[in-house]
Amino acid sequence: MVSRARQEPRSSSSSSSSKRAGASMDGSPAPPVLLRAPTPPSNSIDLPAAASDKEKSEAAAGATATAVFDLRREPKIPAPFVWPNEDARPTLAAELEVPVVDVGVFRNGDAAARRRAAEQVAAACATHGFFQVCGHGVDAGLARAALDGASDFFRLPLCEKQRARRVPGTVSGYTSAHADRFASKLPWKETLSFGFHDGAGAASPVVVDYFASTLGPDFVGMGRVYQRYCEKMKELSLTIMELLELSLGLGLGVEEEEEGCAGGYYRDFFADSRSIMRCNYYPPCPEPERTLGTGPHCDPTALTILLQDDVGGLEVLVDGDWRPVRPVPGAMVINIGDTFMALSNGRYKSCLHRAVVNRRQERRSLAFFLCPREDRVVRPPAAAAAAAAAPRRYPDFTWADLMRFTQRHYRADTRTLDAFTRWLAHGPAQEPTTAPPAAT
Ligand SMILES: O=C(O)CCC(=O)C(=O)O
Repeated sequence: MVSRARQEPRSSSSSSSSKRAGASMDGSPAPPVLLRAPTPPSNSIDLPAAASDKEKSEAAAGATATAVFDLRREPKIPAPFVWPNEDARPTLAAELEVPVVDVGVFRNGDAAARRRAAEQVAAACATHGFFQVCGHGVDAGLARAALDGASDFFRLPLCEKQRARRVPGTVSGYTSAHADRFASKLPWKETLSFGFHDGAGAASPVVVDYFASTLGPDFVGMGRVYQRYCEKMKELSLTIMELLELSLGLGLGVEEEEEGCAGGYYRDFFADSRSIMRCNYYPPCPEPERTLGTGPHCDPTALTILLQDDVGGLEVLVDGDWRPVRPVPGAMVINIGDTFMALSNGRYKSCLHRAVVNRRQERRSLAFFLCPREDRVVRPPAAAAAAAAAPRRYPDFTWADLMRFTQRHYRADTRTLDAFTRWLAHGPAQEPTTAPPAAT
């Protein structure tokens, strides 16, 4: 998800030779498109800033300008999109065995089926942290409308999409290859991200408001689709939290009483979550073997629910090999992120994944990243530490701190939490400044 890798950050100057708006249809370079950053909409839900206050205030004043790529018009991949072989090395043909777990059993209350589902999840999470879910209660029509909404949005002319352009230092908005932030290892994709929460008192439909305020009244219908979709994702994520709790063998009872939770520790922990929804659009690519749609990364968030269309492209690194996760019609892919790894006291792992692109077909995926409220203290339930018969693996931290670390200082990998723990111990005041995030 949100990016992180050691690479060259985008300069704020608009004169860099690597900045192009794309090429004309005959392949000759087109002049850069220079665009002003939009002002932040008052209702946007933003995670802790990756940009300085100065950058933010410049953006708010509309003072920064940068260039964008129009990927659909590139006859060859421009140099900033070339990834080193180490990251872009070929896929192993053998698909990853990812169990399809029926989470509908959490609605019909069949105890044996719940246990079976929990066992499947436990096996997947103890190895690579990926599984798929069916019976998730998301209507097929809504899922289709959400994928089609992404196609409708990304097929708009660039200047229209740029009305939702990401404000520096925030997670919300449209980006073309993250070229607004980075100058190398750019992903072959466009994204549209926005925040979602439905906590107490949040009666207003935040997603509808986001679409209306950034793109205008014509986009209210699209906003409604994503509002409903995010509400369903939130519901599903809480069900998956119950499933994860069961799969970890944490009895519903004693520790919830200790922690003062009625619905399970994890479910309650995320009741007031503030999540991020990201629509990914991967155009066909003239040289897919030299680039990536999404670079290798672990998600720092707690849990990701991914709806992919039927094209395929998601891959997971298992025992040193990249293995494809074949799309299963009607199913959604779930993966554990670093925050849940900490919440399980390290028992469940977050895993490196990436997305590859292809020559012929566009691909769409919708990623819902479940995040705790920024100030919540991430700490496993007492029973998680006890069940693992191990001392605490990670110290208490807030999601805001982990977000800052992965956005500003560290290339996320399988050791993110250990590095984060050391960083916390030395005091975030002594922040290293050399590892800007990757363009995932
Ligand atoms: O599109 C995919 O399959 C993966 C997307 C992803 O990992 C991300 O958006 O962080």
